[in-house]
Amino acid sequence: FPFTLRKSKPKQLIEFQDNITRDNLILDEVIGEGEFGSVYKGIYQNLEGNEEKVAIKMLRYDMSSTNKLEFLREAHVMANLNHPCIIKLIGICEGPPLLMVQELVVLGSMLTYIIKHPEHISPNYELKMWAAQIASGMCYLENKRFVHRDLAARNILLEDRHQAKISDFGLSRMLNVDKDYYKASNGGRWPIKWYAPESYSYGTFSSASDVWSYGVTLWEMFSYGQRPYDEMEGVQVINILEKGERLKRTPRCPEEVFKTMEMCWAYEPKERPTFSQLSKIFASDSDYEN
Ligand code: ACK
Repeated sequence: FPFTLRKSKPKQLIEFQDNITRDNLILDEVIGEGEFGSVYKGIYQNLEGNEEKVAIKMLRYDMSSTNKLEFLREAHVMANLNHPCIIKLIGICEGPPLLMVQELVVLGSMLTYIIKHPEHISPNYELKMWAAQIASGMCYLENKRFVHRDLAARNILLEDRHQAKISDFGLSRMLNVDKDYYKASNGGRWPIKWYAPESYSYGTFSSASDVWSYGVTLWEMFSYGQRPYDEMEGVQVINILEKGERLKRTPRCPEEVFKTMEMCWAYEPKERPTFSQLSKIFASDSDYEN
């Protein structure tokens, strides 16, 4: 890679104010495997005494303090967000094991859902609606000066067929007041196939680089769950992108949606559309007729 990798030092651990006590949580079955441990379905008895169904992410015992910091950082970012298209954090339960409690979205990952039910999902209805919801959540995130850095179909969860939500804020960062980009110092587990040229080359992340990833996410959706660039390695992907090549349109993807994707993959960050423009494009079909 043109970008050198450095390990980041563990920093001071993040503190949370209203921690959840273990007595108010019941862990049920495992619903998935996350990067830092299993994700459980469970029940949380809230402060009013009402029970709500929740998703509980558990930090595995053998994780390093850097992993713990990343886990807490994810919760910390989520604690600042409140939008219908973004998964809500309910709280942290100090361990061990350390638990992150989130609202439960029952249909799970959009990517898995699309792959399992392709015949029940219309590009002109569900996919465009989910695309609008993701753009509107990202627009909110941009206004709050956060960059997501891991926008991909696997990280969009479905509450039901009418509501998609952005999740996985493990790589997310808040931008400093004086800069519209974040400079990463470590390239650990980077999803290169979703990354914009300025991110894989210089480790620079902004809302415009999130827009590039949004374009790849659209491609995954409208290709009904194909893997971007298939078997290609990250280095090969970088090579073809630098030559000006891009992902190709797949059969069920409407022409106008593919044009939007291509706009998201403009080499220059400034030439890409904003999330506000993208949410308008997808929110009203009439825009496609113009
Ligand atoms: O594809 P899935 O079923 O949806 O498997 C992954 C797994 O946990 C690891 O991330 C699922 N998951 C994560 N957060 C939630 C949540 N808030 N509600 C429901 N499922 C979740 C995700």
